[in-house]
Amino acid sequence: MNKSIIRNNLAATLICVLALGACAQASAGIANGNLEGNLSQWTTSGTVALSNASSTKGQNSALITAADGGPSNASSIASFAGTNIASLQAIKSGYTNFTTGSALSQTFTASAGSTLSFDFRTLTNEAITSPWDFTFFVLDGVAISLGDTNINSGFSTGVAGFSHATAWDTFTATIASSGSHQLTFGALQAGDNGVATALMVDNVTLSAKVPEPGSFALLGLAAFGLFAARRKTAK
Ligand SMILES: [Ca+2]
Repeated sequence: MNKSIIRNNLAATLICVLALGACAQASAGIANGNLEGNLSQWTTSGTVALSNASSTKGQNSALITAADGGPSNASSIASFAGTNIASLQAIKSGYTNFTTGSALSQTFTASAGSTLSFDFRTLTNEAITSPWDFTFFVLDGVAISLGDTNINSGFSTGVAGFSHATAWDTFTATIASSGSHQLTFGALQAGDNGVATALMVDNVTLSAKVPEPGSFALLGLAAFGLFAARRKTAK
């Protein structure tokens, strides 16, 4: 677990204390968001497995690999994720000829204002700073890049059979509308169809909306008023 995740947890705990029990609770919206035991709660395309090489919650994480001669073609991955190649192309300027990859997906129910978060890192055997492979996620058809082999910083010593890996990072998004939502994580080969790149994911959580800051202030005023009233009585 990296420092930013610890800080986020501390902040969440503080908010819970301030709200006196009305804190955000992880709901059952995401099934097996901890990626432990097996992937039966998720659907997969291509090469997706549990890894015990690195995790931020429990013993396992999901490892989504776009490998040599990758198993699923890029168009089917895009379709599986509820989007299309053009949308993926739009988030990866300078990348061409998407070939194959893998993806992990789950459809879940959430109410508007809920917070979705997950931990992720990108792993690769490619030469860094070349526009080869990339990792991404898609939420309700909107694709967002998570990492690629074209960045010139962030990679350090590898893990799980990959020569380079980024540190764990956390992505947080607010769910805009109540209802059913599709979340997909993926890794794609581009330019060629060889030398593996993967996305590692763990700790996918959905938290209910936290009360507005205004209600904290009212709660604080109420507590202060109670305190003042007690002082007065004691005199
Ligand atoms: Ca885990």
